[in-house]
Amino acid sequence: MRVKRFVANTMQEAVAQMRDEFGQEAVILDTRLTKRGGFLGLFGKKYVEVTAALDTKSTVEQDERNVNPPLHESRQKGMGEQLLKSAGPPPQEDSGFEEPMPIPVKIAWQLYQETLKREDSVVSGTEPHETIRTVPKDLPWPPMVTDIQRRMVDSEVDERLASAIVQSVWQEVKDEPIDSETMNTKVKARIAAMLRCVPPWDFSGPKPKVVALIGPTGVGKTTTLAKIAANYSLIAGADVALVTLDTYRIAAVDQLRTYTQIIGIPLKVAETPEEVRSSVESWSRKDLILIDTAGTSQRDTERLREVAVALEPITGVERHLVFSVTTRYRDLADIIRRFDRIGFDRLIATKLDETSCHGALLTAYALARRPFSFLTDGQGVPECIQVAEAKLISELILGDA
Ligand SMILES: Nc1nc2c(ncn2[C@@H]2O[C@H](COP(=O)(O)OP(=O)(O)OP(=O)(O)O)[C@@H](O)[C@H]2O)c(=O)[nH]1
Ligand SMILES: [Mg+2]
Repeated sequence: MRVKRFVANTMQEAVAQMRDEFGQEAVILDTRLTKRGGFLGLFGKKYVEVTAALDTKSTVEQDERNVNPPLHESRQKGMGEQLLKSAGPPPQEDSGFEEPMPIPVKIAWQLYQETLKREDSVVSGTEPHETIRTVPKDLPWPPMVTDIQRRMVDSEVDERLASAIVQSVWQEVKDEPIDSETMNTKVKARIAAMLRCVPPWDFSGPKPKVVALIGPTGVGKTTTLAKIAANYSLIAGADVALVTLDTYRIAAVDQLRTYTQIIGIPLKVAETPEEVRSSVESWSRKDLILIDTAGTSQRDTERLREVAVALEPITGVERHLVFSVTTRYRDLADIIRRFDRIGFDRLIATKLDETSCHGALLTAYALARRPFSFLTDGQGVPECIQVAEAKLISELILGDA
């Protein structure tokens, strides 16, 4: 492994230097804006430092390794690699979406739905389930099954969901001798089969792809937007532009301006819905237009409405709801219910590094029934992000037996 720091005036120059020296296999480990000269950090000249690594081992060997590395490991591989892979034969957006749901997965969902029936469910009902035969609830479970269920609940999976999942698996295996490790593996596989994640955008469809990040205050929308912009622009080579609707705080615009300057992409600040629309229209040849929105408390109906009104006229905008994986169940349910009024198409989970309990990923999916696009696990731009993968999520929730 060779590691080297590349210093330049802009991020693009630093990445170009890195590509010249390390080639396409290089992986960005860290990026930072530094000042040199000046006084106590003031008046110095700004530089961009990119620390990159080149694995001198064969990449084939790497690909044959575990296909499901922990998030921090896959982060080191870099989302850029995932994006570049996706730039090959176009992966079908939403591929697998229309595939019929396997019966065991249907059973798990149905068991969960049944337990929710008596309550005021937030499930949007976008995916009606046909009725299928399930099993009675009072199955005698051995302690190892209870143990797996308890670990899921400890990891913040909604208790009813955890119970439905282990029940659907136990129904299949109860007549065979089974050890706890195999049971754990099967439950993980069931979780992965229940979740949906979309592959990265490939821009083979109509241009531009327009994506807005919405969500509560402080969850990491702007940082995530910068990570996405940097990965797509600098690593995948897409033509990216940014619009921000967050004009409530001067600092918010400054934050985004700094990122766009470093990345070297245009930014428009839209004060009105009309300005958002005209900005998007003026960039008809871009691959990707990313829209940042003001953090909106799910309780602030007026702000939610403003975001909805601003996005409404933009044809085909894909709305990604950003939430922190540290959110408690009740708040998560409230967030999903209220943002559902604006409408959203994808989920982005942030701050995976701030907890070891990742069950909120599964709970959020169960409440929203919209696929994940990205996961983030740190403050570093652009490296602390990765394309969401169902297997990785199930691994984060249930790990090893
Ligand atoms: N630990 C951790 N911190 C993160 C992550 N993503 C963002 N943050 C931090 O969370 C804080 C808020 O991030 P922002 O991107 O400003 O959040 P926002 O949703 O745009 O906030 P508002 O626009 O005020 O609603 C910053 O300190 C980020 O560095 C993450 O994945 N992990
Ligand atoms: Mg923000």
